[in-house]
Amino acid sequence: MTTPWRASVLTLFPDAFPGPLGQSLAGRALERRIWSLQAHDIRAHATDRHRSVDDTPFGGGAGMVMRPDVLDAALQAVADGRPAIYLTPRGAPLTQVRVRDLAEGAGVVLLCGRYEGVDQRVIEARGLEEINIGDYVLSGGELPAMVLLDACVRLLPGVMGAAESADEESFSAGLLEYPHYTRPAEWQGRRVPDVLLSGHHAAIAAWRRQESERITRERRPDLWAAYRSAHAGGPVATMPGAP
Ligand code: 9D3
Repeated sequence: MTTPWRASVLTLFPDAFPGPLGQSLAGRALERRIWSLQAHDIRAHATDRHRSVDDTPFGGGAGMVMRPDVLDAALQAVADGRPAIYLTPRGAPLTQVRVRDLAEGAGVVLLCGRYEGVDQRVIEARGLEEINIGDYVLSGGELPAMVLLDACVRLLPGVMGAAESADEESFSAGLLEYPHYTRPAEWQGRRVPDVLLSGHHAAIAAWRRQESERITRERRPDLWAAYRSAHAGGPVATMPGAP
């Protein structure tokens, strides 16, 4: 067996792991040793008798800052060349491109922040990559770490079945999903679109593509613009010649 993809998480709440990553796709992959997860308690690297991991900010202000000496020791204990990532609201947005790259590597070291953040010097000294998962405020980096791990693990070889892997391409293609239906063909007076019952595979594919494009245009103008420039000369969803 080849060496598993390794995730090491540094956190003040190691008991939060594996959490949801112990279930379903990621949980089965964990059991099958396709990846490994170790949660380390940052507090284990505290040195004073109060085991403190934070201190007041130089320059004043609200909240506390995580100490560089404690974090450096925690990082040193797991560092082995894997990318070391600090989950922080000011990080670069996590993207599927970054997820794919991380999944192709040996694994990750994830630092979960609490309090106002970590001392800037440890970010620089350890060359931490800073990543965020969206523009909303959470109470710590643990859930973002789980989000990042879930996104990576599902891409590891052997985690997903062939049927599911194919859908990967549709997000990479830059469009949102078309609507899905199952039986019954009529439910609460709502009919499934006739084309899906026609057995006409080309017509079904065309309908799905058209719906994907419409939904992307309506909900995600940013994705739609990127898709249109990547497919210049391709499908035109509005009037020909329209901006
Ligand atoms: C007063 C400034 N706040 C920044 C918006 C401080 C602050 C709020 C929340 C500092 C840390 C946190 C906890 N959040 C995370 O650690 C976090 C996070 C998030 O809140 N949203 C999206 N992605 C991430 S990654 C880590």
